[in-house]
Amino acid sequence: MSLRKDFLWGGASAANQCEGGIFEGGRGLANVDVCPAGPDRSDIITGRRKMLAMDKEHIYPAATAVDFYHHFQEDIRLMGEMGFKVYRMSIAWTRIFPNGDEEEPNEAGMAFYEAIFQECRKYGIQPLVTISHFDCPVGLIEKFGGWRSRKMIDCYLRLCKVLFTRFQEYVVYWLNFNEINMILHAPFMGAGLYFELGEDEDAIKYQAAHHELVAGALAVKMAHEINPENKVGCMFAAGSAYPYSCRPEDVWEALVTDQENYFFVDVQARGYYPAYARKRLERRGILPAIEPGDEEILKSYPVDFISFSYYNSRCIAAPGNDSEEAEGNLFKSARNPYLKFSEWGWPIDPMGLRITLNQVYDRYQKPLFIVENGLGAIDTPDEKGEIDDGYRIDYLREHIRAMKEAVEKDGVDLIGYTSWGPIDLISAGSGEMKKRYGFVYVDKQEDGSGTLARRKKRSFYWYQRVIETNGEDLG
Ligand code: BGP
Repeated sequence: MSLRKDFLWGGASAANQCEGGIFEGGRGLANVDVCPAGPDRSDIITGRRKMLAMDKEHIYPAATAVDFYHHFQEDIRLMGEMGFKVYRMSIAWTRIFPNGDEEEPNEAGMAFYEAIFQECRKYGIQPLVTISHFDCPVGLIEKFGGWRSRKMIDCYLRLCKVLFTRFQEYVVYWLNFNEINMILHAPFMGAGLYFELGEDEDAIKYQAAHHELVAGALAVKMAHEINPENKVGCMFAAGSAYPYSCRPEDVWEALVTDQENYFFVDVQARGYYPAYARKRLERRGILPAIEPGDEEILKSYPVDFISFSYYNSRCIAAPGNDSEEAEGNLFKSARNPYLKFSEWGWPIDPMGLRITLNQVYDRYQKPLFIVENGLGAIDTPDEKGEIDDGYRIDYLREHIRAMKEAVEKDGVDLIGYTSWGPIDLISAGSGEMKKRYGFVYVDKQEDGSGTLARRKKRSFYWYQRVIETNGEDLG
C-alpha cells in the first residue's frame, strides 16, 4: 500500500513566527511577542525571568516576523503553486480576543483569518488550524498567571467557540495545542507561565498542563457538537528516546524520558492519567488538583487523531556514562555517535521518524499526522540571488522515504505531512531569522534589514514534484 490518494501534503507555520503586524488590526499583546532574540531569550521562554512588555534593550522578532500579515496572498499563491493540499497555520489568539477575556471577538482579526481561508480555497488548499501555537494573551497572564489558573479554560473555550462557529465552512481539521509537552521545557512560551522565587516549578507546570488537558478535551466536545465533520487532533513534540547503550539503566532512563513526553498524549488519546504518571506525581507531591468531573471529561472526549513534530530522535544516558551532549528541539540529550548533526547541532535521523511513527501508532492505534519536520539551515543566495538548498532536499527526501516505509511496510495509518516553515520564518527556539526552513526564501536578515521579497529555492521545485507524484518521485 502506498500513500493514500488523498494524502495531505503541505507545510506548517505559526502566527507569531510569520505574521508580524502585532500592532495592527486591533491585536493585543501575547507571550510570544515579548520573547526577545538573543541571550536573554532562554531565561524568558522558560519563565525564569519575567517579561510581559517590550523594552528598549531587546529585539522582538515576532513584532514584524516575515510580514505574512501583508504578504499572505503571495505566500498562499506560492503554496498553491507547489501543489499544497493542506496549510497548517495558527490563530493569533490576541487578534481575536486582544486581552483574552472580552465578550465579543475583534472583527478585524476574524476578517484577517477569513481572508486567509478564502485565499486557501482558491488553490484547493485545506487549512489545518492550530488553535493555540504557544499563544497566550498577556492580558490573561497579568490577570491569572497564564495556564496556572483554571480560569484559562473558559477563555480558551470562548476562542474555540468563535472559531468553530464562524469558520465552519472553511475548516474541519483542528489541533488544540501545539507541542503540548513544551510546557515542561519552555513554560512561558508554551503556556504563559513564569515563576516566583521559591515556587515549585514542576507543580505549577503539571497543574497548568492539567488545565490544558481539560480545555483540550472540552474543545473536542465542542468541535463535534458544532460540526460533526470536525476532526480535532492533539500535537506533541516527538522523537523517540534511544538508550545510549544496552545497559539496563540507560534503557530505563530512555523509557522514562519517552513516558514524560507521552504523558500528554496518553491523556488526550486514551482519556486518563496513566499509572506511571500518577505514581510519579504523587511521589513528588505534585499531583495536580483534579476537580470532580474532570476525569469524566478526559474519558469522554479523546482526540480524533494524533499529530506531532519530528526533528530528531534523542539519545538518553543514565548517570555514570561518559556521553557528550547534543542539542535538539528544546531538549538536550546525549550525543548519538551514529548520527550526523545540523548546523544547530540537532541530530539528523530519518530512520528515527519511522521508529517514532511505529511507536506512536502501536501505542494509540489512531490516525497520525506529521505536522512539522524540516531542516533549519543557513541559506546563502549566489550572485544571481539563487538558492541551491540541496542539503534541505536531502534531509526531507530521507525523512519522506522513512515515512513512506512506515506506511507501506509497517501499515501506519497516516493522514498527511506538513513540513515546517515552507516560507522562511523566525525560529521559535532562538528567535533567529538566519535559521531557515523554507522552500521560499524571504529577504529578511538577522539585523532586520531586507526587502521581504520572496524567492523560490531549488527545494521549491523538488517539493512540487514530490506532491505531484504523491511521494513516488523523491528526486
Ligand atoms: C517546534 C515549534 C515550531 C518551530 C519548530 C522548529 O518546537 O512548534 O514553532 O519553530 O519547533 O524549531 P526552531 O524554530 O527552534 O528551529
